[in-house]
Amino acid sequence: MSQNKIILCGLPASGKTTFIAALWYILSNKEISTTLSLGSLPKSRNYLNELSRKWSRLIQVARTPTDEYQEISISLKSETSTVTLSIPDMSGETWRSLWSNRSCPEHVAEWTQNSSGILLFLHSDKITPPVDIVSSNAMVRAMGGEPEDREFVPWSPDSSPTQVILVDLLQSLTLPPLGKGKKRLGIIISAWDKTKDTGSTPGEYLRRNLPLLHQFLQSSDCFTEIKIYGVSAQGGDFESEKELQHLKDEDIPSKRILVVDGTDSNHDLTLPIQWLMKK
Ligand SMILES: Nc1nc2c(ncn2[C@@H]2O[C@H](COP(=O)(O)OP(=O)(O)O)[C@@H](O)[C@H]2O)c(=O)[nH]1
Ligand SMILES: [Mg+2]
Repeated sequence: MSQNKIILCGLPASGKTTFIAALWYILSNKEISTTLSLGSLPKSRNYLNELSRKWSRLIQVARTPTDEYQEISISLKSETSTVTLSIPDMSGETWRSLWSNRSCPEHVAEWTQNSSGILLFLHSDKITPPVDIVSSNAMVRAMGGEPEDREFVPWSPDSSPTQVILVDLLQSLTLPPLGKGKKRLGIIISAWDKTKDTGSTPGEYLRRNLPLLHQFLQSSDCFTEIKIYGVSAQGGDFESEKELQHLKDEDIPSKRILVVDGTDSNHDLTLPIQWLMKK
């Protein structure tokens, strides 16, 4: 049986914990058929069980503390191969710090080098857009000020546009010393339910909202294959009474999940992982 390792990464609040909560729920409850099933069980499952319990009860999964649950590894299997989904940092601080400090812990470097595929998360509704000088001037004037009198805020890495950080992160993960050979890249646009008014496919959404990242993916030649998925792991917005009621009315919790690939949709969260396992 062939063995694969896939690394899951993304900035803080990009939907990683919710994805893992929903994934663990569908794998352990088997309410729907999935392409991949659970392989050998991780030694410690308390954290995963607690996450999926909260997920099933529509309780928002807590913000992952930076000093706990740093490493999670889930084993999945198809008929012919197994895959280890490795999440070296659930909080996402490591990935942000790779951009802002250009360093990462030793174990993250090891996991990255040994991975055969990357699953990158970004939240559809938490994209910091770039602001050009013309728009910035217009905003100042709209507030009754003059662009010349504006106070300049010193640049900080954390306030950079999301697409700039993600392009740099992907370059770090694919070029030496962290990168080793070309691999597949799956992009998960999380909270996909928030984009339904746009009528876009995940690829179109990325092209419109993150054009620099889109161009990088088109031209960089860093990956063997790239696929963009829209994923609603929570199923809807818990802050909207209407959406929450709609989710409560669903008698099979696994059916809240939506995985969108082009114009196709499914409830099977293991599909992006299965695609990443292909050679
Ligand atoms: N509407 C909606 N919100 C989501 C979904 N998945 C995650 N979120 C929200 O996005 C935020 C960040 O998610 P989380 O999983 O904690 O991100 P992490 O920091 O990358 O682990 C939380 O407020 C979640 O409730 C989804 O499918 N739909
Ligand atoms: Mg988290």
